[in-house]
Amino acid sequence: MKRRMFIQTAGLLSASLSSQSKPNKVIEPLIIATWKNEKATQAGYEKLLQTGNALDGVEAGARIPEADPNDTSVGYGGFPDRDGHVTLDACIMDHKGNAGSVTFLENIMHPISVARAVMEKTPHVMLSGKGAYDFAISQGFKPDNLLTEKAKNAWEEWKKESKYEPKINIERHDTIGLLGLGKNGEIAGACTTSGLAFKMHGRVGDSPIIGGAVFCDDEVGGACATGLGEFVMKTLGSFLIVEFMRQGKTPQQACEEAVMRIVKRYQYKEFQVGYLAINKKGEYGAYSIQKGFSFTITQKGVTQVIESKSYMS
Ligand code: SD4
Repeated sequence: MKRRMFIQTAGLLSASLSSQSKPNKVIEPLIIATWKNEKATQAGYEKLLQTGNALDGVEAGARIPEADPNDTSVGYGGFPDRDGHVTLDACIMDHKGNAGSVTFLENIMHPISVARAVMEKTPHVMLSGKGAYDFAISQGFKPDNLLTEKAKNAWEEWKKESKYEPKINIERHDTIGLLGLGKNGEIAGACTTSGLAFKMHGRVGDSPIIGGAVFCDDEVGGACATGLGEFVMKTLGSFLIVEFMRQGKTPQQACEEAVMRIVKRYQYKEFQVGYLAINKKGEYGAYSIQKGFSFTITQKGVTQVIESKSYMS
């Protein structure tokens, strides 16, 4: 056998041996989400079991807070920007590396489903503002007024001082990022938000940014983010976490390293960022800058809310 041919054959052999030697462990499907979001992870988990599709699971989970008028950071009931507009950002990514997102979308209750439609029905990844709205209407989404009385009153109150502080009140934000693991080990992710309360009109955060708030790579795992999006964007947090896992770090180590990227460079005491990650084995990890970040996991029909570790104690 010629030398080159031998090298190729040996390469193929070792590739097939390594795929055979993968542990034959049964994967337990799961849905995991940022913050205390039991209804979302349960709904997502049920959907995942029903269709066998992690993407369906994360979308179904994201739709729960989107429709909840009492959730003031997501969808219907979200706090408006400083001009009184509720503007929504969302993104979704499947296990094949397909992605869709919407930014600065108004009057549509389920931006996550519009993001999915962008992914599945257009040649693009991201649609924004009026273009995203027109696309949603063309796909049969119905317009809604998303500004609730509660959110309007909070905005009226805020206007008395109009103190623009692009900081997250770490007590009151619950943008939802979700990751789903299907029984064949496929990983999908989603994120949906109304962004920072009383943000500048036109401001878009990390939540619709693929690699920022969500990233999945089926060879490795997935990650999602919450918190002050400007810093997630500046460090491309979710992509970074997946790359750390590719280098061999556990989900926990990868989330910690990504938080350290922020801590080393920025005035981290002023704001919160929280990360969540899973790998192909179903191991998960979470880490945040400030104390107080939590996440919710549903697996084997059991739902738990878990306090994340944090850099600041
Ligand atoms: C943003 N990351 O728009 C979002 C806000 C957030 O919990 O996560 N709030 O920057």
